[in-house]
Amino acid sequence: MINKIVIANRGEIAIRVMRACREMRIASVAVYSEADKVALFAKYADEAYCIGPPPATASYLNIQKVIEIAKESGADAIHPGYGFLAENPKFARACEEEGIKFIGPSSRVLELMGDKVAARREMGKAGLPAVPGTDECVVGFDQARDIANKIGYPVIIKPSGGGGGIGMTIVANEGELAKALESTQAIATTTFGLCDVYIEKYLSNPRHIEFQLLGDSKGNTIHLGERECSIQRRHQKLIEEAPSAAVTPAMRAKMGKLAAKAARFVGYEGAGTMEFLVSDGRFHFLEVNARIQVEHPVTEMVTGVDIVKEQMRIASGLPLSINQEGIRMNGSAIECRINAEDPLNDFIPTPGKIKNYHPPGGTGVRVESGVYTSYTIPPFYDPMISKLIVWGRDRNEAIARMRGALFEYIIVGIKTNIPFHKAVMENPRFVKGELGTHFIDKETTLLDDMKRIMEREKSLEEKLSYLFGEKGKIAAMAAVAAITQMRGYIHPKQ
Ligand code: MV4
Repeated sequence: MINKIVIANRGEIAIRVMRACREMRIASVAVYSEADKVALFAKYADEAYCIGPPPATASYLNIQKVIEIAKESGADAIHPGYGFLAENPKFARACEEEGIKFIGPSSRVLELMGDKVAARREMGKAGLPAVPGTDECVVGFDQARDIANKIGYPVIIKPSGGGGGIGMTIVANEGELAKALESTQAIATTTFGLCDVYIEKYLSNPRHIEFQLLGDSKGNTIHLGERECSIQRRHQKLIEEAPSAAVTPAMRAKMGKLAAKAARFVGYEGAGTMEFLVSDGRFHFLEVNARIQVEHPVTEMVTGVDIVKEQMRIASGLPLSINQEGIRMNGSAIECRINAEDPLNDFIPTPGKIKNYHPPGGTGVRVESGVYTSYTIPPFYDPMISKLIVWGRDRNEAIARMRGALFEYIIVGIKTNIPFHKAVMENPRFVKGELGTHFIDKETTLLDDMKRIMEREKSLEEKLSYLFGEKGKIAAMAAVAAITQMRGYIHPKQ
């Protein structure tokens, strides 16, 4: 069994991993940048080491430094969290060479899954249906034209080294093809250092559905059902849920079985996700995310499986603590990503000082965060403040709980996207479960709905200011707003 791990990450996911460590009697070591000296995760760990200046390239992405701390502290494993070094095959290989267990798949598998064309081909061999498209990189225009003619327009050109949407170009007809091919290749080269691109049939407004997988070192691979991640903006997911309203038990069993089999086919070890697009009841493999994901808690809520603890077991050479027959979906879970951003100003990041912080609670409510009252969110990293996750016996109960929890959530001092989430929870299409990747663009009333909600809250803030003055207002909001602001208007639409 692993005795001590370095968590090569920051914020809420570092704390999430450390909590699992405490439960398993594993010692935790934080590495933090100069900007994160007072961050909660650096205090929460059993030991903490500063690894460099604020920019991630000088700290969280410094492979040598992280490995040096692992050796110095006597850790036997490294958990990379998500982002930063999580899917970096060079980092995994450096760990392998130093005899430190990388908590995740082997460098070989990371390399294979990082090459999206290779992953498509490999998963196709394993029996997963992909979107119609190429099994090889597209080099020249003539080749691109032939493929596009064969699969039919619209098509989408994607960088093979990418994933997550960066650099993808939609092509409506042959006239646009040459320019699109060139620009995608240019982005592929500058962003991923690899000019390889591939072409797929473009599906309009599909659902983005992903399967959670676990594979151990004995060759057992299982799935924990799916997550619906359609609600995203500029390739940033904002709301995720489990299960998906669009997946029937038969479809879940079929897709899950295929996904788990494909993971086994490549020798996948650890926690991972297979992404699919679902359109007209048909599913198409997209790519593999070879890491723990931000949205893993919704799966934990409906299956009861602690995915991070399974990661630690797997890395220790132990078998999974559960088998496929033991996995049951119970109820419904939703996650809202609470970001420091201004929803009225094109969602630009709003780092700064949190003057007062009052997270929600109650039955079925879970908050994953790394902030506290008087903490200043640094401007160097992603602007996520926390994840608010709720569980209900069914989707409607989960939505009702999310509404309540969002209205209880008090963050004073910086603008957040909480009003946006409140508007989505009241949206008739969302409530019906009618989702697609273009949900936010298509719901043209969402911003106005949000403004109305913010107006009502402003009048409360003004009242509190008048009664208590500015300093007192902040305290008063944390103390009473949770109850006061909900009076009369949280349930008018139902
Ligand atoms: C697609 C697609 C439609 N058809 N692939 C975006 C995230 C990445 N993991 C895959 N993405 C997409 N892949 C096919 N064959 C639509 C998306 C997509 C998208 C693409 C370009 C611009 C914005 C988008 C928003 C959501 C989904």
